Parts: sequence; structure tokens; C-alpha cells
Amino acid sequence: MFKKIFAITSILILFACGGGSSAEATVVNIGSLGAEMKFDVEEFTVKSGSKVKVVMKNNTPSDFMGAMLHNVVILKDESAAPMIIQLAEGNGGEPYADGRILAMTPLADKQEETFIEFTAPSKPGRYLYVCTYIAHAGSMRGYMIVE
Ligand SMILES: [Cu+2]
Repeated sequence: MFKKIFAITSILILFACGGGSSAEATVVNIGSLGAEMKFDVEEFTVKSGSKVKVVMKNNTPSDFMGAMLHNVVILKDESAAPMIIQLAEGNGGEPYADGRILAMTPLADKQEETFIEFTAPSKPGRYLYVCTYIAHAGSMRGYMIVE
């Protein structure tokens, strides 16, 4: 009896430890294309249900004149984009909490780096991401592909 329980426990431990790599997030680095209102990564692919860490670096030179903040806002539903962007632009570029936002990084100023960790959707598909800082979403966008 004891032996049997021990064997079962060992298997459980194996599963728990063997899956160590799956607990680690896939790191995706996204930067602004220098001082432009563009992302340097406009498409990336992750596995459905996997852990993802998006690191966003604002590559605008610190001596750049004028405001240039960026974030990465990944949407569950692309059709919600116009409304979410419009509301954010009326809020200094910061999106309001919205159930249709999958994940978002805080706004980063020049040379700042921010990140967000989240679980990729279980549903495969293309998920739009945009920067919601004022007037950026038109050119600053890309797709997270979930396979
Ligand atoms: Cu931006």
C-alpha cells in the first residue's frame, strides 16, 4: 500500500517539476521604432493559453522635443478598438478599464521600459495591439497571433 502511494506521489512531483519550462513566460520585446510613432515589432506569435511577457521599450531619444509616450494595449476584440482608443485619447492616452482589453502596459516615457505578463487566449486568432497615446493608434499597431 505504502509503495503504491509513493509511486503515485512521485509521478505527481515529476509532472509538477517537469513542466517547469511551461510556467516560464514567453518574452516578447516590442520597442518604438526610434522616435517614430511605430512599433519595431508588428507581429508576433504565441501559443494559446501560454504565459506571455510583453516588454515595451520607448526608444525615443531623451532629447527629443515634445511628448512621446507609448504603451501596448492588446485587445480581445478588434471591433472594440475605435471606442477604446477614442476614450483613451480623451484621458491623456491612458485607456479606461475595459473587459475587452486583454492586457496593456503602462505608458512609458522616452527611454523607459515597461512590461505586462498575461495568459494568451485559449482561442487561436489574430489579436490587435495598439498604442493608445494621443494620435498614435493609426500607425502604431500590430497583431499578436495565437496558435
Ligand atoms: Cu505611441
